[in-house]
Amino acid sequence: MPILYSFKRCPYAMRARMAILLGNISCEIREIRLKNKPEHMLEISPKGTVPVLLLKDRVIDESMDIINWVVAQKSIFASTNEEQNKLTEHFITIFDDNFKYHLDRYKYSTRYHDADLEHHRDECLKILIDLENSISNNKWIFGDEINKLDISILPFIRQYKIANPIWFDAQQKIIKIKKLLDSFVESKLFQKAMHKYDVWEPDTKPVFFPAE
Ligand SMILES: N[C@@H](CCC(=O)N[C@@H](CS)C(=O)NCC(=O)O)C(=O)O
Repeated sequence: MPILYSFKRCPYAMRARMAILLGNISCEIREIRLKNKPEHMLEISPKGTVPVLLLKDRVIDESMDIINWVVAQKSIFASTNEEQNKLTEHFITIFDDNFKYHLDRYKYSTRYHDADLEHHRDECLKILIDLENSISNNKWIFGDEINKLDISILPFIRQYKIANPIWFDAQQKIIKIKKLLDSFVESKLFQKAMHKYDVWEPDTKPVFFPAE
């Protein structure tokens, strides 16, 4: 059985857990704390980020690679057209490279000296407005079925809202995104992905994901 090193609140780990759920894959899950990473995790992936998925024959330690590993064995997403595939790649890159950068400086402005909270908040908003103008007005980004783009970026948008929910709810240029986020947070998929586990210790009994 695969072993997944994970951290409940990490948006990269969330997207990996959702892909694993959609793929009906069972694994042993090891909840970690970023300040106290297990030795075994660092042995198999010295870069020290979660998620890390240990398979029989290899280690996958990038969240998008974990999603792509699930996709390679099971068709977990509705099919998309060329335009949607382009948007998917475009926005995943923008979120991983830009949105996350500004989100960290908005959310944790005290940790980053000189970070101008409003500037970083507004840079994220610009990306969201761009997304808003590229998507349909359905349950998920491309329609009624969940897709790779949904699980890849919604965990970050959720964090953005959490930084200041009142301000977020007042934004009028991201109506579709606000609706999308609400239905994402309420979805069974997300709730299952957020199951709470105790922190793993090398001598504790294995626990499994999804939880029984
Ligand atoms: N590119 C990586 C990023 C993963 C990442 O940065 N995860 C954060 C937690 S949200 C982490 O493990 N940071 C290490 C640390 O803070 O020590 C991926 O997509 O898996």
